[in-house]
Formats: sequence, C-alpha cells, structure tokens
Amino acid sequence: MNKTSIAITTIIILALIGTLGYAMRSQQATPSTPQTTLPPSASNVFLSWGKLNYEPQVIHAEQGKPLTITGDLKRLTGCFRSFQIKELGVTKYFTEGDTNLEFTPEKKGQFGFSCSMGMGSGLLVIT
Ligand SMILES: [Cu+2]
Repeated sequence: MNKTSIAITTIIILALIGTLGYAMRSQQATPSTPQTTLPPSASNVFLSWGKLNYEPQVIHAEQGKPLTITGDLKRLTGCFRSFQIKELGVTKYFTEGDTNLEFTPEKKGQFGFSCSMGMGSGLLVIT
C-alpha cells in the first residue's frame, strides 16, 4: 500500500464510522412506540400473581359498568383461585374452563378482595 491508498482507506473508514454514529444517534432519537396500558377504569382486569400477593392489588372499576376479572390460571394456584369480595357478596372459583368473573358494581366505594383464606388480598375501588 502506498501513502495515497492508505489515506483513501482511512477516509473511507472514518466516513463509515461517521455514518454509523449518525445512524445510531438518529435511532435513539426515534420516539419509542407508546406502551398500551389499560386505563384505570378498564372494565377488563387480568388478575394474576405478583410478589406474594395478587397483581394488581388495586382494581379500579366504574359504578354501573360491567366488570370482568379474568383469573390468570398460570399464576394463580391453590386457594388463590378462590376469589371473593366479601362486602359485595361476590365469590368466584377460577377454573380452566371458567376464568372469568363478571359482575356490575352497583355502589361506589372501596371494597377489599381476598382469597378464601385471606392470604392474598387487595382493594376494589369503584368510582
Ligand atoms: Cu388463600
């Protein structure tokens, strides 16, 4: 290699690095796609198991709007499938063929929910 070809090679390499850097920067500048999260008043709630308790631990619902709570049978085991909202007289045992608890909250307020033995618990907030 003579000096000229070394110089040309160097220029090409620098140009490539520059292009690469610009491509990476412009990629970072691209706004990330917005995460689709359920609104707080969602009428469909997926009830799973988090860290030592139900997830979510707070379920938001609207008075007069039908609410569906779907039990995550992959995560809910044993008595945690036995779900109840005592104050509202709602009980449900989630099974493979019956994963949905459907009811319409009729009154506003905060009502505790739990498994039948009270080990897992949370709050249903009706507004
Ligand atoms: Cu339990």
